[in-house]
Amino acid sequence: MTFEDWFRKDRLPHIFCAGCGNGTIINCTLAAVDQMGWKKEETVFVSGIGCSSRAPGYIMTDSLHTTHGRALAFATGVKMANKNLHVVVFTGDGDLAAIGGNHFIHACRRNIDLTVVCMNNQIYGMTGGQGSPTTPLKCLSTTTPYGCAEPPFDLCELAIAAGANYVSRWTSYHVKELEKAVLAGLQTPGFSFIEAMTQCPTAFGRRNKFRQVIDHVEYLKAHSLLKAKRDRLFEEGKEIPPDMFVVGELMRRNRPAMGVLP
Ligand SMILES: Cc1ncc(C[n+]2csc(CCOP(=O)(O)OP(=O)(O)O)c2C)c(N)n1
Ligand SMILES: [Mg+2]
Repeated sequence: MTFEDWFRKDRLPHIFCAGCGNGTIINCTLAAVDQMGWKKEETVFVSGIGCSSRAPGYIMTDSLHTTHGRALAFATGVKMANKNLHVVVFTGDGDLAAIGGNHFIHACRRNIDLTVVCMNNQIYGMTGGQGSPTTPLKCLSTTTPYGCAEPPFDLCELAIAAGANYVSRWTSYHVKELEKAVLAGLQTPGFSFIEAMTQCPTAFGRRNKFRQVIDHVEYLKAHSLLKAKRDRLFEEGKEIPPDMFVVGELMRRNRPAMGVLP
């Protein structure tokens, strides 16, 4: 089996806009899932609502496309009902951290054995570009027409503080690193959180001076600060530039987890 065998090709063409990064992230995730050697009938994909949450519809396994913000509640139910199932969650920044914020922190606290891939396009893509809890300061959206005045959440720091066993952040530029991070997440018992920063040309890019898709991907690359470099800056007592975000493996630990087979 190759990773392409996980796709439900009869669902094509997909709904994503030209230049959307979600397909890249689905590819990286399925490439990692394929390396686990799991059977399709033992693997379940769960999502909430949003463009990113359409992902399970293109995958050839049982899946749950649930209500907005509730992917982790449904995924928790699936895992607790049958610990033999491998449960992977696709979610968006709005789905996970706005309406689903409480489910997120408590799933991390319980450290339930799920792997969560968040496609963070820093906007509500599906509903036309409202600001989300990860919209950066000064960025334009339909609900922040003068520039976002609220500081964004750092989703990885939130997951670490709440108790997740595995946490990584990469971008749609870093495809090999992202695939490896998802694989490490799938291999780690307990709650694994992988944040994939990605471009949304339709709802974010065109409002925020990314005239070409590649401009946004280049931006993500240029503003990624490797964790090792962040640690060096920290040791030297230097500040991290405010427009940079840290990428790499940010947490791997072995807190007691729920939903792991004995
Ligand atoms: C209970 C409820 N509230 C609001 C909505 C409308 N809604 C649909 S998708 C969405 C935001 C999705 O944003 P995000 O999770 O970032 O996903 P993206 O589309 O950006 O991938 C909202 C508010 C809904 N479907 N259900
Ligand atoms: Mg979004």
